[in-house]
Amino acid sequence: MKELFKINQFNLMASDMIALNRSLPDVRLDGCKTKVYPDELPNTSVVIVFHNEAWSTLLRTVHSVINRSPRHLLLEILLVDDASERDFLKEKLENYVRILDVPVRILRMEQRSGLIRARLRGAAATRGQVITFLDAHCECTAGWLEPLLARIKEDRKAVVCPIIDVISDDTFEYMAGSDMTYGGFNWKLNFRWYPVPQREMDRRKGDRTLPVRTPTMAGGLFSIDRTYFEEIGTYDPGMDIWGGENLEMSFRVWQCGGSLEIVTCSHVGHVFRKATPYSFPGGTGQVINKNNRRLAEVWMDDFKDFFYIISPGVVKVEYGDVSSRKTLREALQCKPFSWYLENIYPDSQIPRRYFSLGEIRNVETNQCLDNMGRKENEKVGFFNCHGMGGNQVFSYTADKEIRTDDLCLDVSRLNGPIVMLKCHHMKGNQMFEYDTEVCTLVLELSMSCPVFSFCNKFFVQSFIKYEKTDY
Ligand code: UD2
Ligand code: MN
Repeated sequence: MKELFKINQFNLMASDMIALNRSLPDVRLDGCKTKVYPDELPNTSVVIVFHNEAWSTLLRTVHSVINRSPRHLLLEILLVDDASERDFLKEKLENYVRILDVPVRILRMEQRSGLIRARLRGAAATRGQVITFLDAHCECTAGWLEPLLARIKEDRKAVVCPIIDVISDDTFEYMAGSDMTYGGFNWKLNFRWYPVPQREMDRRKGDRTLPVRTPTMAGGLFSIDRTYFEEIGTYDPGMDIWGGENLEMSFRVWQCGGSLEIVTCSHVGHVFRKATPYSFPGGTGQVINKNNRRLAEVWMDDFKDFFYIISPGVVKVEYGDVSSRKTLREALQCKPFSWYLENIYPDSQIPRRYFSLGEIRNVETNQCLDNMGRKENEKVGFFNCHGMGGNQVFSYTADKEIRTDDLCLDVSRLNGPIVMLKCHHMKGNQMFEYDTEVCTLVLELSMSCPVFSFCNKFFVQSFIKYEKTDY
């Protein structure tokens, strides 16, 4: 089992022992099971890209699509092989899919191209009214497709995702995902799940069966109107292998007039892995940073500074030519990133308005405030300034909080140290006054926080790399 695990970074032995057409629990909310959708829905092509995927997970994906989609809504399945090296993915696969009840086409990339360009190839060959993308280790559950297509029929500019359930990488148990989380991202531009905020619950008047407007998507599983996919600029073909395309599309869709939604009545499982099984030609970090730079440069305006200051190394990574993507942004008359932060993602980790971004340095000792690895509830530390961003980057925001990602300096512990807690935006224990003359920030806290006690003696100055006065 341990040997086989390494091949795909999931328990291949377990997967191979489970039927390709296994039954799954119906994990939908009760309100979803009784919903009635229009008879006339657009049909879809399903595009699945893969590189060296395991037989059983790939075919279980295909069977679950066929078995749980109304036949008239499923036009075809396109499998795009991104230059896999495994024999069973060649002729054996072609012979196997030939006997299935739904047309399955296999396209092959001549060379390893990455999931973004592989999806572009697949999408260009589709004939359905809607394109549905899936990873190659998914399982669709009962009623997954109708609510996605119904939402697109209602609004062709809605880009819709199912709830992504978890298929255990160890036991292959199917576990329902939550309808109370949605997509965001942190300063490093990693995609992250966060709780659906109250404002979004209010907008839906508490009806959890209605779609959640999500700031970003995980990337692997979504449906989009085929002509809208082209209109909005497909994907950035300059992105390599893996990563970044999901945020790029999320920003683009929102900024250019569409919407991105999680349709909570649709559930599809996915095997989440803790490590990548395949190689990244060019190096993992290089590839992801290149892709992230492309999306930051095109879509994030000055807010790209958050990404660059927390990871100063990335500015050395070449990102190629993005002029055609910028032209696209112009042509579509897309809104600025500040609009996105204000209207779509007000609870973002990146503050829309802020005074400064950088280190908080004691100029006397050359020590810097350090978030100690971003552990929640951990007291902040002071260490020698390393100038490498990371744990020593903070933003002093217009709300007067001192934050790094979703954590804020907090003085709620009586006579205890200052700790990092989830930002609550209620001011109170997370509000700091900054005054260059008297260093109020520090004086006020010195009684409760030992790490700040030197402030009575020394002058602490916020080291402002980027000064914002015109927000
Ligand atoms: C998530 C997404 C994934 C993609 C990625 C960011 C989900 C569930 N998954 O990562 O779809 O958006 O974030 O880029 O939201 N593949 C290729 N060629 C390659 C590398 C990968 O075809 O060079 C295939 C791979 O076989 C798989 C798909 O692309 O079918 C996604 O790759 P992954 O499963 O390793 O990505 P994941 O789920 O970690
Ligand atoms: Mn995946």
